[in-house]
Amino acid sequence: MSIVSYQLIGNIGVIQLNNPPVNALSKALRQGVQHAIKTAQSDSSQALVLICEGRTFIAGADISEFGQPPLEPSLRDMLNSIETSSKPVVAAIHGTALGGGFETALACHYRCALASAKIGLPEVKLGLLPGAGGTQRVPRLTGVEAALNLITSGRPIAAARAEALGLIDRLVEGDLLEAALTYARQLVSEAAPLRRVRNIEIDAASIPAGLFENYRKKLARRARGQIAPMHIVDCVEAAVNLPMGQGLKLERERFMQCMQSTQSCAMRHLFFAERQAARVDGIEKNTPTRPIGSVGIIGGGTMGGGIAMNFANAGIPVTLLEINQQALERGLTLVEKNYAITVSKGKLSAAQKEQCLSLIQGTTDYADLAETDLVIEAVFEDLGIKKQVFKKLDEVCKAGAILATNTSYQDVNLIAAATQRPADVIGLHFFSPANVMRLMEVVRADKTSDEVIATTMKMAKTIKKVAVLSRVCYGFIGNRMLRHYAREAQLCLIEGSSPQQIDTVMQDWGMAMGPLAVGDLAGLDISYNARKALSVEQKGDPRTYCIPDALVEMGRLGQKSGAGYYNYDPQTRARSNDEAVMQLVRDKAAEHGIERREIPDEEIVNRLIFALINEGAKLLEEGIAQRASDIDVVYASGYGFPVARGGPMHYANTVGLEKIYSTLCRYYEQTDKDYWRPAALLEELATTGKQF
Ligand code: T1G
Repeated sequence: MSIVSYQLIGNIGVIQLNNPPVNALSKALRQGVQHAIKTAQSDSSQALVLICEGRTFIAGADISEFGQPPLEPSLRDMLNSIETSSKPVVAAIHGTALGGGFETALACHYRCALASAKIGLPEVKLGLLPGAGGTQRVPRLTGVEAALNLITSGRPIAAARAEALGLIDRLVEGDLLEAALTYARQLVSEAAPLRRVRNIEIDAASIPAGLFENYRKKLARRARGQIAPMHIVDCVEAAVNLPMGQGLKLERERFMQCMQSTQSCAMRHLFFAERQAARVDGIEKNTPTRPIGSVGIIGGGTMGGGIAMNFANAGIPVTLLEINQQALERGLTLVEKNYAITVSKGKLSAAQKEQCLSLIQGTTDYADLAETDLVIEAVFEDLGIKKQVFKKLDEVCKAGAILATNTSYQDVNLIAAATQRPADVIGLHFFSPANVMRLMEVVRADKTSDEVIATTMKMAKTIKKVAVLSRVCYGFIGNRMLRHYAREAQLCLIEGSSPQQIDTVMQDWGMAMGPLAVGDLAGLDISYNARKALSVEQKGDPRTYCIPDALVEMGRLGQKSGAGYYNYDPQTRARSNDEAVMQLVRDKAAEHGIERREIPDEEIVNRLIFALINEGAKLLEEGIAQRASDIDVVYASGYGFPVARGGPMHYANTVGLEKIYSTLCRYYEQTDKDYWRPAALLEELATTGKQF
């Protein structure tokens, strides 16, 4: 079937698009629509319907075309053909009308949609702005504030909400084509006008004073350092003050600035990287997978409860097992509390909360897991305990059940060896809070079967996780790299910096939080206890942990104790610096014979980030991570790495591997520390002018 077909059904011309998988606005599609509109101008049709085959209305411009020379006809030309049509065009929307897709609907004269449909302008998530009239047409229909919220958030909204905002004219049910034809015939019978959105004027006097400036201030905090949101505000402001033609011109200029920015290049990289991460090299796309119709969770602590919520949210029944009734009650109460928080934030209705809770049943009897398809162990981070759990699971679970561990560090091969079915054992490393964080590291052990890998990678999408495959090593991908990042933060601190300098520098650079503030949030006692289990040589350089150890021994565990690297207000949790901490830092420096010096901000960024990059290169060399873009997905979706920089490996390409390499060589010469020796892969790429 061709990408665009046109037919007359009675007195209505129907333009049908069919460009799988999401009807993206490719060149062929734009040409086809323009040709159909032209044909319709001189046939017997009295109105037109624009509708899509497949799972969704147009989901946007074809992102894979970006960065290439523009291909005629442009999207703007296509939309102009629609809007200037002599006959009314009705957009019939299902699925997700996003970006240029919704902009196409806005160029139509009327819009109808199934109640299940969503509309949105997610360009800002790609470091862009709606470049085909969205910033000019939306405010003309919804008013300025709603337009700013829709476009700067990039979040889709349900069709009913869109109708309330005036973006959709009619919600329809049943067969969309039939409903759209009925609507179009009604418009013809009523001689409905050619309602062009471009002709709507916005009354400048209706705009509250200071609205745009206040919005810019809010965005400066919310989208720190991102340029597209600010351009969006300027474009929406132009929709108020300039005629449509000039507003479209400004929008086009700003769109091109965004398109050519390193920020958008980084964010578009992550868009495709997330989808690439779902693919496992060497495993056929059509590898059979096992149904996951029920899940067991061992351990109702913070992680176990959060993991359980993911499956309940996806409508999958969960059996949560704890060692005794008291622990079970505590776990179920924690889940209920977390759902209550979600409801209070308006992200879930009370009815949905009850529905999810009804899917989570507690037990203290392993026999209740005998028929579950997948069991995820989330008990204390101790190999011996985990082995006992898996030995028990091996005894009670049905053949074919997938046995997964949520371990952060333990060797999944050793856990698998505690069973008679190592092929069914895999790591599913969730990130705390497990019901919020999108990242899930899928850890394939040496004997994990392709079917189990394919099943869990597919299951990740069901529970709305971004899955990244890792092989077994200490810390897998994210935490193994994080140790080097954390090491440099500690060394910068003891060598001359301060918690506030390190955290401010890294947060200004784009990290969601500075490394020491993260330590206070997680609790300094967690890594303190983990270190206690290590031998002296395993602990590494004492300069990299003597300060957090001393803080814990002073009772400064972080936010949970009201003080860590910083002091925390008991009510607001606002943090403040504490001279006692700096005195401790100076004392520890003296103890280790370190003459403190001023450390430039740029040195802090380079040491922490280049340490990540070097370890990431080693993960690639060792085959722990499949590809550099997978590492970027781990850091952008699990560790607060700025999406506008695309992830550590994409950032390295942006900086230039030669610079990374020469800096690492300098650090290696200065410190003679093996961890600064550039990875062989990095050296090879840097010296041959290649990229990750
Ligand atoms: N262009 C090209 N390919 C796309 C695409 C797009 N816009 N959207 C999805 N794909 C591919 C994707 O790579 C994957 O390919 C397959 O479709 C299924 O996607 C002018 C400039 C629509 C909600 O940002 O949010 O319009 O891996 O796995 O989970 O102002 O895709 O199978 O080979 O994500 O069901 C604005 C982006 C573009 C929407 C479906 N539009 N897409 O989610 O499937 S900029 C967007 C999505 C723009 C205008 C501006 C989601 C989805 P493959 P998927 P899904």
